[in-house]
Amino acid sequence: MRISFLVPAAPHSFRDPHIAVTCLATHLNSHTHHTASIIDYAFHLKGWKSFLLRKIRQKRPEVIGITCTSPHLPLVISIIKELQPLNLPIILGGYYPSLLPEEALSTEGVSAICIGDAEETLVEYLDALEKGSPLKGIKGLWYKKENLLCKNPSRPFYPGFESLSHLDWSLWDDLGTYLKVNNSLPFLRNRGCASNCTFCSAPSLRARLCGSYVRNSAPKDYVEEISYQHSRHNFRYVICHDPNFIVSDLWIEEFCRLYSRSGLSLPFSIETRPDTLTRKAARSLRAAGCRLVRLGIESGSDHMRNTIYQKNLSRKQIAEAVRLCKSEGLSVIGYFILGGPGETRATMLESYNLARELRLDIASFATYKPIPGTKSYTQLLSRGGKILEKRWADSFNVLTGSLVDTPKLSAEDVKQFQARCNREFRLRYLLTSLKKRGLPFLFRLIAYSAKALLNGVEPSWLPFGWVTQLDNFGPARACQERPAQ
Ligand code: B12
Repeated sequence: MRISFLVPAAPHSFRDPHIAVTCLATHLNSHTHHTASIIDYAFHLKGWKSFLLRKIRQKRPEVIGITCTSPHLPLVISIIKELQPLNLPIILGGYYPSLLPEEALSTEGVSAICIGDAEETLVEYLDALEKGSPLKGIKGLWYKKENLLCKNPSRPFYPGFESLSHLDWSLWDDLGTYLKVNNSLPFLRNRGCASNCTFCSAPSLRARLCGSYVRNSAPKDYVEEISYQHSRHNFRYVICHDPNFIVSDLWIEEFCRLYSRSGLSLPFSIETRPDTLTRKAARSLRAAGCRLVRLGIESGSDHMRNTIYQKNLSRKQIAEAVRLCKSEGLSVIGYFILGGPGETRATMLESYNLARELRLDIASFATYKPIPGTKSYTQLLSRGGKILEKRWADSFNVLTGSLVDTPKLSAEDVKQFQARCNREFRLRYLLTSLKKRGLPFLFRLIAYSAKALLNGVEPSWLPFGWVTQLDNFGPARACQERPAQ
């Protein structure tokens, strides 16, 4: 069977080729007789409907697969509407159908949904469609039959990392544009998360399915994947998107040793919980070429961070992680959430003050998104929070602003506070970078902005891109500073 994966795209959002659908399409193409393609209109937002139909005529899929997070649902519904006349089976996958399967499958035009990992489920689904055999019994798949919702048993998390092939990024027709704008490719080889943060869907998914949710790849496979991709695609830095890159000190030591030995001279950035960062890890990371560590701090208020968001992280641990990064020469982005259940002006100020005290290279303030199926969604409603439906319908856009009125703060209050914080910290970042790195930084800033604008990125997205996607954390220097082997 021929399947095309569609990736919803929005104007004020990330332009990053999607890891999960690339995993699935690569898996189908390399391990089965089915053929998979990817259709993405991120750089064709104007006239996306006709672009989509043109691509579908070109790729001639017999099945359509759409990846869907909760904020993307309205966008996905509008895509499905465009596809209706084609009368193709449509399967949804990703966190939204995995956590709200009844609602997802009831969506008009959706034929089936996949709950959890799809590597095995999709193969069995396509096999069955091809043979015309019943879908009953395919674990992880729910489907519609004469408008009835049919529910198969769940499938455990996919354990088979060893069988994962090198991702085939060439499936992205616009890969060249992504590489030109971002200068990087995204990587993720460690799946799942063991934390219980109430604003995130990961704990709910972990509770819903059996098997081991946290699955780490061997450092050797991770480094091999980066080397392989680098030998094919000319990118300048590596973004590791694993929710907790620091698996353990031992894992990091091995990864860094192999990364250095591989001859890769690419700077990379990672994301991790502050309490996983030790001096040893920070030192190895820096020596291997890591330039930037992204830390989820969430709030300066202990009450918000630990009682509401259940981050289980003290102020001391945060300060220590930032201090370690700085002393080892790693830049730090700290992520904060504003406007969650129970937030007040005083707790927002605590976040702002903490960001200043820590002297983060970048402090990035997001507004709280009430994702159905998470614990904080229930917390919010039980504390008198009100979701503004109109704004929620547009919340796939990162820049949408706040979506929730709480008894102590209106969505507008939170939005204004966020805007002030982001303005201040981005300006500070631009000025400091300019001071530290001088003209080369200015040239990179101008080049990044020009490339982004020429390729249809919205001007209002640029400041977000400057702090998340601009290659500003010490390009090839990693190579020169590498310790002798
Ligand atoms: C890395 C990441 C990102 C990266 C993505 C990088 C990239 N290029 O792909 C960045 C930072 C860009 C990002 C952005 C966003 N993210 Co994010 N992200 C994650 C994270 C940490 C890992 C996701 C991942 O890639 N895992 C590895 C892949 C292989 O696994 P997977 O995603 O589970 O995919 C499997 C199944 O879901 C399924 N599947 C997935 N798609 C499809 C499609 C079909 C057709 C089928 C059949 C199956 C299927 O099969 C896959 C393979 O087994 C998760 C949290 C977590 N701990 O998992 C959040 C998470 C997925 N993100 C989330 C959100 C909300 C977003 C944003 C909407 C935020 C925003 N407002 O902009 C954007 C949307 C971007 C987009 N286009 O989807 C939420 C989704 C919650 C929900 N219930 O919907 C999560 C769960 C975090 C959270 N807060 O709860 N994200």
